[in-house]
Amino acid sequence: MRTTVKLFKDLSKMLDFYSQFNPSPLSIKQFLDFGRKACERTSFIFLRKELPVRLANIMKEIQLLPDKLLAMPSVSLVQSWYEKSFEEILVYEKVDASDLKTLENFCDRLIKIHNRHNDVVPTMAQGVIELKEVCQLDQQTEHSIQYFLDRFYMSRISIRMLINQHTSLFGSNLNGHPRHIGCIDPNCRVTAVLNDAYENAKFLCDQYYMASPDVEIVENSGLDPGSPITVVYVPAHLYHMLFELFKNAMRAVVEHYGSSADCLPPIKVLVSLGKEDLTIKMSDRGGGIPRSLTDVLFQYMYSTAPKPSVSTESAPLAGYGYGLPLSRLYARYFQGDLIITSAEGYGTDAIIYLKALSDEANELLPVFNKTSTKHYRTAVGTHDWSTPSLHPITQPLGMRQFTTLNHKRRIAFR
Ligand code: P4A
Repeated sequence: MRTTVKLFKDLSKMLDFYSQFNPSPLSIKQFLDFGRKACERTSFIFLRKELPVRLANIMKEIQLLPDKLLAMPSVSLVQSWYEKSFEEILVYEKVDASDLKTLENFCDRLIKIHNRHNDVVPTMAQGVIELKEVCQLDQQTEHSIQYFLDRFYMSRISIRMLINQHTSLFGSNLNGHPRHIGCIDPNCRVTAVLNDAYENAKFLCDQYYMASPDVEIVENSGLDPGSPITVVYVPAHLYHMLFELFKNAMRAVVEHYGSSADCLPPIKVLVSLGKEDLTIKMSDRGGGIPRSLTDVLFQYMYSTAPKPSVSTESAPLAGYGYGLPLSRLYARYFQGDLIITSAEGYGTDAIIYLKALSDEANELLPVFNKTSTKHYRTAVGTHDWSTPSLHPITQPLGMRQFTTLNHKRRIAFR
């Protein structure tokens, strides 16, 4: 008993210590430059501090989650993985960095940590489902959970990126792509990734609906007409986003026209390279969604709704996953974005923005501080915009203004 108390004290002391530091965001260019020079010892010295800092920052936020969510078995399980990994990296805090055996050891340890956290996303989702089963969530709790999961998954993306770079550059398993620097492709052909994502989504779509729309890709190379558009990027991240968007677009098109339709309107993709942005716009004619639903598509709470009883074993093409919210995090991770705009009755445009310049593509990382803490403690919806009136108008206009004014308090602009 005494030892567990001491261990707990040590852990929370170390968490307090490392969470005081802000994470150091790297740009894709820095990842690339570093990967080309490739000094294992330098990478080790950076990571043995940076990994505990990023872990501690997000672990402090886990502790701020509503108690009822923290009490869910899946959430405690995830929390225990983080604690274990944090402690395992702290072992290297003060060791001799010139010892080759240590470097090898560290690399193996990172691979183990990476694998331990493989199922964090579905396990955390399970925690939210468990919570929804035991209690009705109020708006404040839903807001906190959305805010937390965005930051938590972003932190996870960034930590896995750091681990991937180190282990693929210095690990014994050297059968990665020859052109790639770790998981970055310095000449990532956007249309190649588009075609991969399209073909794999089409396979699922054909299987499920026995029909699928074609794709039409147009490239606008802007400054350098005629040459295929490339970007310095993580192809796996780009694939993840495009695969998700294709699945959504296909599902919308086939369900809108019916799978027995003579012909389905193609999904049109525009790839445009400008000075600042690389834009990928995917347009479908799947009937679109009302504007009020676009935000909902990005809510984890919506995605974790219990599955509809109508669908049988065969996995639906899209939906009920964290597809869109996670895809947007991948886009934002290197200062891009993912936006959905729909014309209800016609179709949907999904736009991915990436930074065209690798030195502007900086990691976007959650920072634990007073501001982030406030999001878990302060109520949302401070009622500084009108809400539709619930009662039919019965009073004369003049009277209504009068009564409204009577109930009003002064609004302070500070
Ligand atoms: N219309 N448009 C889309 C969807 C519908 C759409 C849709 C019914 C809604 C939910 C869903 C998948 C598709 C689209 C492209 C998008 C997103 C939504 O990128 O055509 O699964 C959650």
